[in-house]
Formats: sequence, C-alpha cells, structure tokens
Amino acid sequence: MAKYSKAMLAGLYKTLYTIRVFENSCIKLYRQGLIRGYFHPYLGQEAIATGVCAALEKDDYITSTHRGHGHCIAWGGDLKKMVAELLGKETGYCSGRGGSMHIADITAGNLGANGIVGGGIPLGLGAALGASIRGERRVAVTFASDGASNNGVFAESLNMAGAWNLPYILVIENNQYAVSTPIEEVTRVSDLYKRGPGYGVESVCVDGNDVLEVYQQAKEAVTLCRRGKGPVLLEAKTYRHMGHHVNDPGAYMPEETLAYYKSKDPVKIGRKYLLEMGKATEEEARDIEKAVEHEMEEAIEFAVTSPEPSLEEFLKEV
Ligand SMILES: Cc1ncc(C[n+]2csc(CCOP(=O)(O)OP(=O)(O)O)c2C)c(N)n1
Ligand SMILES: [Mg+2]
Repeated sequence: MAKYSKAMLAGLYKTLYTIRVFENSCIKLYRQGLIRGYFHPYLGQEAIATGVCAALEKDDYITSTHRGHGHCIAWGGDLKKMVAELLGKETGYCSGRGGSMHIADITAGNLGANGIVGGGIPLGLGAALGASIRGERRVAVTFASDGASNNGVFAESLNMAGAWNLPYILVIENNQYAVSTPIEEVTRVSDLYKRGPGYGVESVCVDGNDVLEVYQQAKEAVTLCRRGKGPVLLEAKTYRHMGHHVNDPGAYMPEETLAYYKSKDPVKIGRKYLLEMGKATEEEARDIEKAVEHEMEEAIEFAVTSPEPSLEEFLKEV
C-alpha cells in the first residue's frame, strides 16, 4: 500500500469519527423527539464517503441518497446547518424545509440528498455531461446503494456515461439490503461491479470498510475521468450497523454477519491506520475525537436554540 502522511491519515480519521458521532448524536436527538419523521443512519458505511470525497477536489460534484449525512459531512458540510436542517429550523441548509433526505448545498457542488431511490444517478450524470460540454476538468460522483442498482435509471445512465466518455463515477455502496430485502434475492449477479463491463465501463470492487482502499481506488477513478477515460463504476462492499432507518430493529440481519462487519468497523480501521501507519499517539487520536465531540455539541446547541420557520413564511421555498 502507498505511503500516507500523518496529516492525511488524521484528516481521514477526523471525517470517519465525525460521521460516527453525528449519526449517534442524531439518534439520541430523535429519541428525545427533537427530530421528527425518521432518518437513515450511515453507521457502518463511513469509509466510503470519507475515502471517495478525499479523492475529489472542491469544484467537483457529488449527488447523494436518502442515507446522505455521511456524504455531506465528508464533502465538508457544516454540522450546525445539518443538525438545524434535521430539527426543521430556519438556520438549516434548506431553511428546515427539507430535512434529512433533502440536504443540498448546490453552490458548493453538493447536488443533494435524495428521497427517490436512484434519483441521484441521472443528476450526477447530468453534472458530468455539463462539465464535459463546458470542457471543464470536473468530475461528478453519485453515491447509490444496491437497491438503486436495480432501478432502470442505473442501466440507462451507465450506458449513456459510457457512450459519451463522461467524467462520471457511480459509487455503489453495496450494504447488501434494500430495506429488508437481501441483494441476492433480487438479482442473479450480486457482485454489482460486474455489470459495468457490459457497458464497456471500467469497473472495480473495493472493501468499503477500509478507508485507504476506498481512497486509492477512488483516486484512480478520478484520474481516469480527468483524462477523458471515464466513466467508472466503483462497488464498495459494506454492511449497515443497524436496520434500514432509525426505527428499524433490523431483526432480519443475521447476528453473525453483523458481528463480522462490526469486527471490521471502518472507524476503528481508520484509527488503526492513524496510530500504526501515521505513528500518531493515543493522545493525538483522543485530541481529534475530543475536538469532534466538541464541534458536535456546538452544532446541537446552535440547532436547538435556532428559530423555527415563522408561520407567515412557512410555505416559502416549498
Ligand atoms: C423510487 C423509489 N422506490 C422506493 C422507495 C422506497 N425506499 C426507500 S429506501 C429504499 C431501499 C433502498 O435500498 P438501497 O438503494 O440499497 O439503499 P440503502 O437503504 O441500502 O442505503 C426503498 C425501496 C423510494 N424511496 N424510491
Ligand atoms: Mg442497500
């Protein structure tokens, strides 16, 4: 494996840990009744957003999913605006009108989370097409999961991206379930990267729990796209650490499989890389964790004390 600087490993670990703390904190806020509806935690998938976004540059694009908090954080999202959005506050990313599944920051290139499964795929494709027509060196990345891969738009978009050599990376986070439906029950070929060659598209499969493996492959995919050799289909194998959403006990997830994936916890793997490869001390790792926990506390304080949308303006932007 390539060598990574201590600063790089510390940055990756900070992102991994931030996503973990954000999701666990939001589950608490949900249980306190402060977040209404429900949301889909990214717990267990942290290394994918972290590794892929670290391979991108600021003027690239991402499109996300209904399980989108991790993508937004890894893209550099503001925790205060995120928590405020989840709490339906005026200070949120979308003035509290969107909530968990509609966080977007268009000017920053985050083209948004999406409540429509597969909905981010044609948006990412369109962003890549725009970049290609304008002759820019930007790359567009879509995050989607296994369920989305059986939506027709997956096939159409991959084909079109291939035909037009677009700078497009379709990341399939194969967490092996669409709600409670295991991927092997709904397709004969559950190694989803194997679909890419049928469209002449460069395809690769990575261990989605290993942030450096994800980063390395994402970096190669980005390089190909910038050289006009895109698109790339990148499948990252992973597993949720809990049910489909915050209220799903996930009773259909076999205990031994869950235990196996928890033993390959992406946040712990990132910490190990920082200590062993980055030669950071235990104290330095704790300092990162404390800073993240502090930032999260501030974000919660900001969101809780932020105003609700006023009755007069309630329908603004809706
Ligand atoms: C087009 C569409 N069909 C169905 C749904 C209902 N739905 C919400 S999440 C989900 C499962 C999605 O599975 P997957 O794409 O694997 O994403 P994951 O939940 O694993 O992140 C479904 C069917 C939806 N939101 N949109
Ligand atoms: Mg899935």
